[in-house]
This record gives sequence, structure tokens and C-alpha cells, in this order.
Amino acid sequence: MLTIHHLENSRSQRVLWLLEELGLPYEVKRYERRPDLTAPPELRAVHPLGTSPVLEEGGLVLAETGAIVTYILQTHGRGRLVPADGSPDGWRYQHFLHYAEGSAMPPLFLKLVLSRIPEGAPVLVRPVLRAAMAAVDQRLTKPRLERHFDYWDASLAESGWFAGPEFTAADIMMSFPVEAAVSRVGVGLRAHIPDFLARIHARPAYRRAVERGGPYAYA
Ligand SMILES: N[C@@H](CCC(=O)N[C@@H](CS)C(=O)NCC(=O)O)C(=O)O
Repeated sequence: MLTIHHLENSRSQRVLWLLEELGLPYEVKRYERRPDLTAPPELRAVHPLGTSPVLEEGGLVLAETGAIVTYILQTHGRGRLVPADGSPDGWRYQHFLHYAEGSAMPPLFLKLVLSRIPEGAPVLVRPVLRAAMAAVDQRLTKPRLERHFDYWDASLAESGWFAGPEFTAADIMMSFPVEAAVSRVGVGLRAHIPDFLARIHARPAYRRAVERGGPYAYA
């Protein structure tokens, strides 16, 4: 039996969703965030990185969402949710599988960190820090994020999905950056992004995964 170590309100929601799409049996071990929003120390006992998701099956303990998604699809997927290997859509799929965590999430994470720094500082220095962080955001994060949002919108324009004409696991991987961007930043007037979110949120497997995973602020 597959076990997923799942942190509430986190990117590991995608793994539960993939398992629901494939109709596979699995066990969820849920973890609550600490007040500072970090993962509880018990996750360190599961994997040295102490982050979520982590998959366990047999003797395997695997961290990193993209690797977990690939493992599930290669071991249990029977060819579902992946375009033909080596085809143009297959390479688009590989691109978005890696891009989601490797390129899309870092500026979103930076944005989150910048917004939190002033709140953790003594009250008197907060206004100065707020101004400084806003300047960093304007110069560094905002233009980069705008470029990513344009890229997502253009990528979705053709079929409504990220990797070819069908729904694939690339859409599952991209769901978290898109959800995080819409809820943390707002993506402005980009036609295809809200439509993508509405379609994934309406999928029965997505709804079932949210029920299994518990609190998820982005659904
Ligand atoms: N790139 C990794 C990121 C893992 C990660 O940072 N997970 C977050 C969940 S959103 C986490 O566990 N955060 C809690 C912490 O860092 O203490 C992946 O996709 O698995």
C-alpha cells in the first residue's frame, strides 16, 4: 500500500489528487503546520528534509513532488496521464513537470518570504522593512512573476491544458504554482488561467483528494 505523508495546506495535495485520478488505493498520514507555518518535527523522522510530500512504498521513501509523480505514473499509471514519450507533447510534459517546482515556485516563495519579513521584526522597524521589501518586490519578484503568468496564459491558450490536447499530470504539477499565484499575488487579466483553475477544481478526483487531505486553502 502506498503511504503519502501530507502536510495540510501544501503542495503535497497534488500527490493525493494524482492518486485519486488514477483510482489507486493509498493511505494518508496528515501533519499540521506549526504556528510559524513550518512542518512539524515528526516529518524529519520520515525523511531527513522534513518536508512534504513524502511517499513510502515497500522499502522506498521518496521526497520531491516531481519524483513522486514520476514514480507513481511509472509504477502504477499504466500509461495514463502522460503524453507519448519523446513526442513534442511528451517533452512539453517533461518541461512542465520540472518547471513547476524548479522555476515557477521560487519567485512565489520569495514573494511570500518578503511579505513575512516585516511582521517578524520589532514594531518600530516594521515600516522601514515594509518599504524595503516592497522595493525588492517591485524590482525583483514582480517583473519575474509577470513573465511567468504570461507564459502560463500563453501555454494554456491552445487547448486549455499545459502539455497537449488532453489533461495530464503536468496539469496536476502546475496546479499548485497557479493556485498559489492566484491566491497570494493575483494574476491580473489573464484569460486562460481562471478557466484552468475552474476546470481542475470541478474534477471529482480533485474534490475527493481535498476531502482526504484536509485543510487546503487554495481549492
Ligand atoms: N520542491 C519540494 C518542496 C517541498 C516543500 O518545501 N514542501 C513544503 C510544503 S508546501 C513544506 O514541507 N514546507 C514546510 C517546511 O519547509 O517546514 C517538493 O516539491 O516536494
